[in-house]
Amino acid sequence: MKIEKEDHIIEKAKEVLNNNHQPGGFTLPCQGLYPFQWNWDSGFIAIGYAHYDMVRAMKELHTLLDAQWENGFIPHIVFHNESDTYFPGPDYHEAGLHPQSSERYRSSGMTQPPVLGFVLKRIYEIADNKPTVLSQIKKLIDKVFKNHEYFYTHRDPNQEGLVYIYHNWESGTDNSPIWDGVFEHMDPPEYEFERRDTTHVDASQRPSKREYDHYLHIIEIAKQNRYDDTKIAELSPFLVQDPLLNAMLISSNEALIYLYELLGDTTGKIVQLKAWQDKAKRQFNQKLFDEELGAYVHYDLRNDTPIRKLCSSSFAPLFANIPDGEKASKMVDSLMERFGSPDQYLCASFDPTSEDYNPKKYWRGPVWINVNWLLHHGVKYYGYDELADRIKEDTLTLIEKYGFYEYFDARKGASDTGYGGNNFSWSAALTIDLLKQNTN
Ligand code: 9WN
Repeated sequence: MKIEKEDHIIEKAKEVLNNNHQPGGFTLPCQGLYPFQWNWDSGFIAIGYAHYDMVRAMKELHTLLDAQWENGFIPHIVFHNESDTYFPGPDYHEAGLHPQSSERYRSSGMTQPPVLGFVLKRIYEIADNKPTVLSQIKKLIDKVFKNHEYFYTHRDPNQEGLVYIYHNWESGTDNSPIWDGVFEHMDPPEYEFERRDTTHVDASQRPSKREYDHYLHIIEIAKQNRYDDTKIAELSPFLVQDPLLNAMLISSNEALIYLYELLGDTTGKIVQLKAWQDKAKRQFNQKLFDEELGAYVHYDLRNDTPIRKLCSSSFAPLFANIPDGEKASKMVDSLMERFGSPDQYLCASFDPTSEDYNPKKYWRGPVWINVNWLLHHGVKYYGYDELADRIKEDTLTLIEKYGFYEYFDARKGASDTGYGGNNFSWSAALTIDLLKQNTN
C-alpha cells in the first residue's frame, strides 16, 4: 500500500477511536450498538492508542482494571455510564449479587478472553520511552496476574490447566455454530425482553431471538446462584473449554513472564506463571488437538464431549505458540484447505465448507479484524510469512474497501458493505497496529 494511502487510513482510524472515546477514560466499541466499556475490546483498543497517545492507552486499561472484583475477576462489560441503547444492561446482569463484585462499578457477571497480558507487552514494544511505560506497566501488572490467578483457581474445577467459560458471551464469539450442540441440550423458556441490537443492525446479521433465550437462561441460572463459580461449575448448562480464551490466557501468561523479568520481580510470580504455563500447554495439546481436523477444538465439559467443528478460534493457539512445528504445519494445511480458497478473504469465523456457515451472520462466518490480527501474528511466528502477508493484506483490503466495520463477508465480491456496527473501535485500533507494525 502506498504511504499516503496508509497515512490516510491511519488518520481515519484515529478519528474513529477519538469519536468513541469517553470522558471517563474508556472507549465504546461502537456507538449505539455497544454503549459501555467492554473487556477484550479495551485491550485491543489500547494497542491502537499506544501508537499515538500513550496516556490514553494506559488510561483505557486502568479504567477497566479499576472495575476488577476482589477475587481477581474482570467483567466483560463495565457500566461506567448510563445508556438505554443496549440490552442486557446492568439491571439485568445484577453483578452485585456476587459478594466480591466491585463496590464502585456496576458490571456484568461474566468475563471475556484475557488479553491484557499480551496487550501490555505489545504496548511496551510500541513505546518510544520504554522506562516510563515500564513504570506504568508496573502499576497494573499485579492486577493482571491476579486475574490469571482467578482463572486458574476458579475456572478449572478438575485442575487440568484449562479453564472453562460458562457463557457463550465469555468466548467473544457469541453465536458461533460451535455452541449449537450445547444449546440442543437446553430448553429455555421463551423470555419476554426488548432487544436493542436489531434496532442498530439488520437482524439477518445478528443472533436469533431463540438464541437470546439461551443466552438469558444461562445468566438466570448464574444469578440464582449469585454468580458463585463453584455452583456455576456444577449447574450451568453451558460449560466449555474454549481454545481461543485459553490461548489468550496462555499468551498473556507468557507476556507477564517477559514483563516481570524486565521488572526484576522476586515475589515468586514468575515461578507460578511458568508452572501454569507448562501444565496448560501440555494439556491443551493433549486434550484439544484434533488430528483428523488438523486444528484445536472446543471441549464441552458439561456434556463431556469434544466439539469437532472448525472455526477461526481453532487456529488462535498459533498466536500463543502452543503447537509444535508439526502441529502448526497441519494447522496451516487445514486453514488453507477449508478457509483459504482464493475467492475468500481470510479468515472466515466459521468453516466455509460446513453447512452451518452463514457468511453474513456475526460469528457464523464473517471475517473479524481482531481474530485476523491474532492469526497474522500466529502464522508469522511459525515462519509462514506468505500466509501472514495474505492475512494482513486481506484485512487491510476489507477496511480500505468498506470502512471500519465490525465484521465482513469473507466471499470476495459478494457484498458492497461491511456488516454489524460501523466505526467499530477495535477494527480501527488494530488497523493502526498492522500498518505501523514495522516501525517498532
Ligand atoms: C456481547 C463488543 C462485543 C465484543 C464481542 C462481540 C459482541 C456482545 C453483543 O460485541 O458481543 O458481549 O451484545 O453482541 O461478539 O466479541 O466484545 O464489541
